[in-house]
Amino acid sequence: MVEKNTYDAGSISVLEGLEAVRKRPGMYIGSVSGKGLNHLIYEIVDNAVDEHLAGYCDTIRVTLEKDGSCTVSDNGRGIPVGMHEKGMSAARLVFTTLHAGGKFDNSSYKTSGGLHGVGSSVVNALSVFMDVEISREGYVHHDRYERGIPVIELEDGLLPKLGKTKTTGTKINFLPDGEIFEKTRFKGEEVKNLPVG
Ligand code: 0RA
Repeated sequence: MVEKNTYDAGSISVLEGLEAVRKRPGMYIGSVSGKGLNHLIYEIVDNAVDEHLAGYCDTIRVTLEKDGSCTVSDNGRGIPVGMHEKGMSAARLVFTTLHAGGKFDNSSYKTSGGLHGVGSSVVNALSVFMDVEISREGYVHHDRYERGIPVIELEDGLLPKLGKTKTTGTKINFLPDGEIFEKTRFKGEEVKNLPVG
């Protein structure tokens, strides 16, 4: 079936993207030192900042959790959860599709000139887990990944709902992978001083 082939091709390219990032993390986040580790937070916050710059978000919170994970939440519109033309949740595509080649493989550092969510898939690939809650259209939508691979079953191609909400926003909780990074413990003082802009 055409649909089945299309789906298989998509699955393969997602896995190939994950493998590319995990094989050469430095190409995507600069290094696997403490600096690269901090860069994971930067990538996620950057997307929330884009949502702020677009005029839809006034609060971004970064929490270093006791289990070593980091949570970044914003009160923007929420990553779109509808059906993308590829027949899958748009949100899941954001977290599983590698956008562009890699920021650090070229001297011309590409700033996100449209689609935000760029970088989320890289952080996902380099995390033991990534848990995502998107509040939008009246519901909290949930997704979860382990080393970049989705572990939640879609419902008619869309993310399952955890419950109702009157708010909007995106919350991303991720744990950096000790198989990738030299050290995985975030330092509050460093995170507070992450470069912006
Ligand atoms: C594209 C479209 C829309 C929201 C976002 C991206 C978005 C991305 C991120 C990443 C972190 N927080 C975010 N918040 C929003 C919304 C399009 C619409 O509602 O019409």
